[in-house]
Amino acid sequence: MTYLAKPRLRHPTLATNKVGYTRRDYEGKISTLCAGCGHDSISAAIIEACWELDIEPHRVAKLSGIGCSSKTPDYFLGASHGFNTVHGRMPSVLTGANLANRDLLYLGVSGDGDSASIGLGQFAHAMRRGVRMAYIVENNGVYGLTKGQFSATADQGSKSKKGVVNTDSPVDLVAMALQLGASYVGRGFSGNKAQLVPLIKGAISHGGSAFIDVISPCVAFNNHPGSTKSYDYVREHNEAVSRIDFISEREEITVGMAPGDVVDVRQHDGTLLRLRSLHPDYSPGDRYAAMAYMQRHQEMGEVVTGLLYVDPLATDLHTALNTSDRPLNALGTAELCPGAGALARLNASLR
Ligand SMILES: Cc1ncc(C[n+]2csc(CCOP(=O)(O)OP(=O)(O)O)c2C)c(N)n1
Ligand code: SF4
Ligand SMILES: [Mg+2]
Repeated sequence: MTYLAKPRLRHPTLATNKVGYTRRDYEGKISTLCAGCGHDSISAAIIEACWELDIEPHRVAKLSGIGCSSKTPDYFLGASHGFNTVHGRMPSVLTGANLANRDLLYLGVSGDGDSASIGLGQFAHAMRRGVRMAYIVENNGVYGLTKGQFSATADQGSKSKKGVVNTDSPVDLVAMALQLGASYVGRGFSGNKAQLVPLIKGAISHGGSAFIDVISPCVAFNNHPGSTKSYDYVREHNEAVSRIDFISEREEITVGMAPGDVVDVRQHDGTLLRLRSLHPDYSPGDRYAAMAYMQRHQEMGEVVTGLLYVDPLATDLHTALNTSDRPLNALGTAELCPGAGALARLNASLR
């Protein structure tokens, strides 16, 4: 098998962002996924979000597990740091990398099998510890790479391509993220880039653990009638709670909406999330109301999307551990090793 690098040729008039890069500078290798796979649309949304955020690619570390979804970091941000870990182990490897170098922006890309089955424990602990990262699950309800077995997010009663009915209750990663303490929680659909790009931009700019569940149809194994993760099903049952705009701190902020229609959420870094509420009873600042809202609408057969919860003042694991502002990987031996004297004193204090 050959893996194709994209030709570096580009049109001289391509637009550049504030750090001098074109969108092409955020691309990776040519995708080997099936044509029409939702995961490729998510890669395109990540490229767009990073370009619009003026992020220098070398400031990003992208980590993933195993699966078609976990292959995708090869198809975007080719000039960033990357680590394709073991199945379900992305969160712990990312936590270690984040602790060693807090200066990078961490992007965790995973699948529903990777995060809701084998990696469920890892997912849970990354969320509850507040590891600063944008955690994106590309959720197709199946193990795409291993040819379409139901994953733990497959809805009860949904059917496989061969007509087998799934009898198990689904794991809802959004509900879990909310319950576990994630401070930015959203759900998107790979077929709705206008909603997904600002959701990803908000997650990357967030100061704590940000989680986005993106429904991403698998055209090879889970895009038939009877599936609740198909393009048709999600388009017909999508219920957006809000329309989200992301306004970077450097841009002039203008407000031109009728009062009451807009919720502005300013994050730590000065960026602004502007939410146009489509449902007057929805408040993105109330974790428990978000959980109840989701549950209610799920029972009505709706797939609720948008920014579901955000704590704009969220802090992260480094704050909890009181680590040094300088990344640990930039400290020398003298700063990292307290020396034999300190060890002797510690031992003596325990006698
Ligand atoms: C320890 C281990 N167990 C099982 C597998 C086989 N395996 C590879 S990918 C995968 C599931 C991937 O599903 P998902 O994360 O939903 O990704 P998708 O392919 O659907 O995007 C499994 C079970 C593996 N690679 N390693
Ligand atoms: S098998 Fe499914 S998830 Fe994997 S590349 Fe094909 S469409 Fe995408
Ligand atoms: Mg999957």
